[in-house]
Amino acid sequence: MKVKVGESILELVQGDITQQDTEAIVNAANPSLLGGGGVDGAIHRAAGPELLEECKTLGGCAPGDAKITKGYRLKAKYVIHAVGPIYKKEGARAPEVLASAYRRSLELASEHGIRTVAFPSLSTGAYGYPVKEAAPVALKAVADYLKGHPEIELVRFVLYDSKTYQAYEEALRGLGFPEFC
Ligand code: AR6
Repeated sequence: MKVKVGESILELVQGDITQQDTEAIVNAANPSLLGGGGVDGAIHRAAGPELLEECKTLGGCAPGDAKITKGYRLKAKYVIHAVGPIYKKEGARAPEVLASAYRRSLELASEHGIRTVAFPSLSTGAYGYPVKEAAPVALKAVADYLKGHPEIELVRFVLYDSKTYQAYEEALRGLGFPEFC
């Protein structure tokens, strides 16, 4: 599914984020930035060991924030490492921390002249955020940013399984943007 938000395209696909040819892909990282399971493990395996070496120099990353590195062996030139909330730990602040992780990722993209970005579904795996609650927060945060930032031409959500894809599709329909063919 693809919609137009201002001048930009917001797209949902089911797939593997490590294979994306966008200029940047976003990693669902943890505050150490030193790797882990899920998307994080897959991105580090695909990018090669140089990615971890660069991550070691960054001094970690707080929940709701993001840091940027090169993409090494990936098709993407950059990896943006975003730290989402641990759902149970953040409690009532979870939506605000999640929205901030998406917004900070896009701010870094704008600062680096990146026009195309792929996101996974931050926090809905190991961090336990129910996908039906996370999807509208994620999509609204990205859409709000795109409205004021036409320099980002494409944001693609790359959703690993059909349950996650369907939750995002339903949430995106709820936002009422015109479908783009
Ligand atoms: N491409 C796209 N999505 C994927 C892929 C992939 N290759 N692999 C898994 N997913 P998670 P989190 C989906 O756990 O919840 C790590 O250990 C997955 O099905 O990767 O933010 C970090 O180091 C789920 O829908 O991220 C942190 O410690 C979504 O990506 C912690 O996990 C996010 O799942 C972060 O947890």
